[in-house]
Amino acid sequence: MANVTKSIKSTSITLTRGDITRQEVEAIVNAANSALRGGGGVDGAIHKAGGPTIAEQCKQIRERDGGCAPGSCVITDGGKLSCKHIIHAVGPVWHGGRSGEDDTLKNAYISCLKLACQYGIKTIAFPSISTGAYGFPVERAAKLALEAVRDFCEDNDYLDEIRFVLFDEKTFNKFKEALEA
Ligand code: AR6
Repeated sequence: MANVTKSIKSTSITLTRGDITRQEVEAIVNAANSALRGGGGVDGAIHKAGGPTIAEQCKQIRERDGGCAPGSCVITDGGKLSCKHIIHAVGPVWHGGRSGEDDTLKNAYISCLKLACQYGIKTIAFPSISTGAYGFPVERAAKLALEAVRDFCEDNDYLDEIRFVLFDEKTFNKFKEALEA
C-alpha cells in the first residue's frame, strides 16, 4: 500500500501501513491506559520491543503523578527501540460518543504534539489511538485525529513530520479518506 503524504506549512503528514515499533522517527506515541501499566495492542508491542526499562519508567511516573488522565500524555525514553522517546498517550474509552470522547481524543493527539515540541522532537509517529481495545469508531477517530493535527500545525510550524502508522487496511483507508477530504 502506497504511503500518502500532505503538507501543512512545513510539516509533512504521512500515512503508512505497518508496525510503529519499526519506524525511524525521534518519538513514537503509545496508546496507553491511565495506570500506565502496559496491556495488549500497540501498548503490548511497544513494551515488548522496547524492553523492561519502559515499564520501570512508567511505574515511576505512576507513583509520582498517579498515572495519566485520558486526553493527556507522559514521556519516557525509547528503551531498546531506535526512537529516542516514547510518548504514552491515553485516549478515551468509547461510551457511545456523548461522554466527551471526541474532545478527549483530540486532546490526546494535541498533548503529544505539544510535548514533542517542548522536547525538541521534529519527527513523531502515532498509532490510531482508542480504535482498538477502547472501541472508538475508526472513521470518526480518523477525522478527529487529522483535525487535531491540522489545528496544531496551523498554529505551530515546528515539526518536520507527523506520521500515522496504521496497522490494518481498514484503518489506513479511513485515515486516507479523512486526509484527502
Ligand atoms: N503498530 C501500530 N499500530 C498497532 C500496533 C502496532 N504494532 N498494534 C496494534 N495497533 P489498541 P486503544 C493498532 O487496542 O484502542 C491496551 O491494552 C490497532 O490495530 O492498541 O487506544 C492499552 O494498555 C488499533 O488500530 O489501543 C489500553 O488499555 C490501534 O493500534 C488499551 O489497549 C489502537 O489499538 C488502549 O486501547
